[in-house]
Amino acid sequence: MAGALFAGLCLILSCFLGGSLAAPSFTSEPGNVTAEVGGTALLEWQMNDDGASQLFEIWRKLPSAGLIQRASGGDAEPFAGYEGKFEIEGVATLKILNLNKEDAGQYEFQATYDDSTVLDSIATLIVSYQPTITDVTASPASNVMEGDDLTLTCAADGVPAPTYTWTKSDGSPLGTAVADTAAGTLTFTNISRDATGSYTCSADNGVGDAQTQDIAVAVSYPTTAAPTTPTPNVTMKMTDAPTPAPSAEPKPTGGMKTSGKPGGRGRGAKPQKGGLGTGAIVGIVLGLLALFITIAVGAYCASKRFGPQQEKKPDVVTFTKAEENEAEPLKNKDPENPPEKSDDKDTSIIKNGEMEDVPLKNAEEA
Ligand SMILES: *[C@@H]1O[C@H](CO)[C@@H](O)[C@H](O)[C@H]1NC(C)=O
Ligand SMILES: *[C@@H]1O[C@H](CO)[C@@H](O)[C@H](O)[C@H]1NC(C)=O
Ligand SMILES: CC(=O)N[C@H]1CO[C@H](CO)[C@@H](O)[C@@H]1O
Repeated sequence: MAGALFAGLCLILSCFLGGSLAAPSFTSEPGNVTAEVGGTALLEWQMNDDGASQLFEIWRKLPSAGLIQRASGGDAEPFAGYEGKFEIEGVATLKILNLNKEDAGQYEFQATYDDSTVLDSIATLIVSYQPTITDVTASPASNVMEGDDLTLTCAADGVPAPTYTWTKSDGSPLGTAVADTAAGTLTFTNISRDATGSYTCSADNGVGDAQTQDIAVAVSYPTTAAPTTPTPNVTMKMTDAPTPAPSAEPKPTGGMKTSGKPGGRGRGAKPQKGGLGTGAIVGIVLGLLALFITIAVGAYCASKRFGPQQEKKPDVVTFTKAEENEAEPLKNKDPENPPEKSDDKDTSIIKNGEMEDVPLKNAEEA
């Protein structure tokens, strides 16, 4: 019994001694801490002293700056210049006031015990802040030619890193443009003239409101030359189209003539001959016959009219003599004179002969 009790006491003592011999350790460390600009960050450490006594504690910002320190049993004392900026709360919580961007970084806490134990821990402070768009660029330029490639890039300063959203300012769709929300790019490949317009970049990281900025894109393209030149070729094709169909009907060919284009007429004539074959030939033949008859009659009449008239003055007498034999043809050719002549044939002719004979004689004498 006594041996057992002794053994038990030894076990309890050994356990107690063993526990006291175990070094102090952290029971909680801050790790990564995020706090917004202007706010307060709390880096909280918790330790199990295990019966050891703290001799000294110090908080630093890496790589080397001492911020605040505390001796055993004393108050925390900030280093020069850090009063009001750093405080110690609870067991070993570092309180950082009035955060700014430069406060972000790594913080080290170090505790030294009377048993020669040194606890050391590093935490990371992330200071978040609203994005600010720093640059919106177009590469190679904001004015490009249709068919070119174009990349818009939006850059913003913000923590955590913002995500980017591109939209067309007028709300119309982006088409085939590809956006990268992490890189902030909007890439156009083989850009079309429809891409002309204003584009809005929005940067958001969950801190404050999203920030936006616009950039204008202008896509140039060749003017009138390209669209006008194909037009005549298109119209020529349209005139060709009805050609096979209207082989039996002349009306379409008439319509094509109204187009007034030389090409249309030339091609319109071919189907006209084929379509009007019999009718046209008959018409042409009849027309030619009528023309020949007219020419023949005209030539015959002219030969009888102009022949005597050209020699009118000297042959007035002979003409009157011939008139008696061929009265009817003369009346047909000169419908005005014959009635008068018929009444005063002899007198008028004689007068004419006398009047003309006189000047002729005078002319001969002169
Ligand atoms: C802290 O953040 C870093 C990167 O920012 C990461 O690698 C690490 O795992 C984080 N630590 C903890 C404890 O979350
Ligand atoms: C570019 O786009 C036009 C019309 O938008 C298209 O006709 C052309 O084939 C495209 N070119 C390339 C190389 O994709
Ligand atoms: C712009 C174009 O293609 N024009 C063509 C129209 O057709 C003529 C003859 O078919 C061509 O010579 C032109 O080049």
